[in-house]
Amino acid sequence: MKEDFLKAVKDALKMLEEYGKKEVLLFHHNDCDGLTSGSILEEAFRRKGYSVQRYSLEKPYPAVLAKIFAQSGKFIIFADFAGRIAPIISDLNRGRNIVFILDHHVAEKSTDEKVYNLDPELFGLKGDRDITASAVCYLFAKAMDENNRDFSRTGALGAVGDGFFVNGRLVNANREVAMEAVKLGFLDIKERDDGGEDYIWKFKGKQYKCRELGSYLDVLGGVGYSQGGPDIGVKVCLNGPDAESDRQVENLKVTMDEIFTREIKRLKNGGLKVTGHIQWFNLEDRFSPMGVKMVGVFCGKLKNMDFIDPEKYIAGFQHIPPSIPNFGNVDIHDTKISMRVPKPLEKAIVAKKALGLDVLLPEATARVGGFSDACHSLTAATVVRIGDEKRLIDEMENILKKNG
Ligand SMILES: [Mn+2]
Repeated sequence: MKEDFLKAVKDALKMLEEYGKKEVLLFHHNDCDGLTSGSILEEAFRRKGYSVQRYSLEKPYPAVLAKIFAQSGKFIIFADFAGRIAPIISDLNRGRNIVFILDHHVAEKSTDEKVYNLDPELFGLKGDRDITASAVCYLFAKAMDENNRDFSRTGALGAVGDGFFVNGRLVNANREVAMEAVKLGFLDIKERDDGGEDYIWKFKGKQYKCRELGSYLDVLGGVGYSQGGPDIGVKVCLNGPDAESDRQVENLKVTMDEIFTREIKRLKNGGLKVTGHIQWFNLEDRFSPMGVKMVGVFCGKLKNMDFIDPEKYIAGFQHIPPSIPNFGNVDIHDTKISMRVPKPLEKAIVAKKALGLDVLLPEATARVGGFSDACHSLTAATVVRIGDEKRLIDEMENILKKNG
């Protein structure tokens, strides 16, 4: 349990001390949990005298990993992703770099002794209940140095941002981080009438609801992904919002609304393709410079609109940009597909009368040689090559027809 996880962290840190070189390449996710994780690690290593190169990734795509692991003799950290692909990372690394994985998603064991998978899922904790990546990074930073307890403020923010509550409350390791922040005067917890809790972040005499600040960070990291949003987000995690970050968030929201409105008009004017069971569209790069998370957000918005067929699955494609902010070009020629379902179809899926996206999409994706990641029954996303969009839709129709 948590003790075994902390022991693994201590062992990894001991090895790092012996390694001696004070440079780290830090890769972290671009949502609230990922930004808080990245900010904690960047600052914790700075305090130890490390030079830190930090990069925000939407996903550790194979082409990105190939570029990272073309290097040797580095110390590399992945935060809020990569727990499940520790075996792939091990094969790429082959003992050449030291790698720490600080994630909380479903995990697989590393097969390279230089790859330290410190994902608490491997130690009996549940990442979708007990502990977020920000809480993992907080515990990691505190194991580096007791003086890093002040990161509990940022750790608690990430825990609320990822939205894993039991009856509206943080539990287990997430709760412990929040209680530490309360003790240090960084956080207030307020009881709500429904039995849940509100978490109030306190900064320089101001108060912010953590849930709202979480969305604020998601806008910076997701909408503003290619426009320096993650860097501003990381600053907000450590120093609080300011007039400049407020202005950026407002601008990004305006950009997002404009792009969404334009695309809805296009879909209404014949841009939406309809097959037997699916209504779909291909954005190509019309959502640029927003991150590829936005096609999923957009599908979620479409769900209840009146021009959408309530009985059909919704699918949208968005090209993955072949360039990572600050990291440079990568060999990517892929598109992301995001899927959602309108309410009536959702009911049918829950009642097992229709096929869930967690079966439909990964199976079709495998048939066209694509790459599946997190697929749930009502929301799912995978990656296929640009040009395979129509084939993927056809394969889904084949599966649905066979399924009756
Ligand atoms: Mn997370």
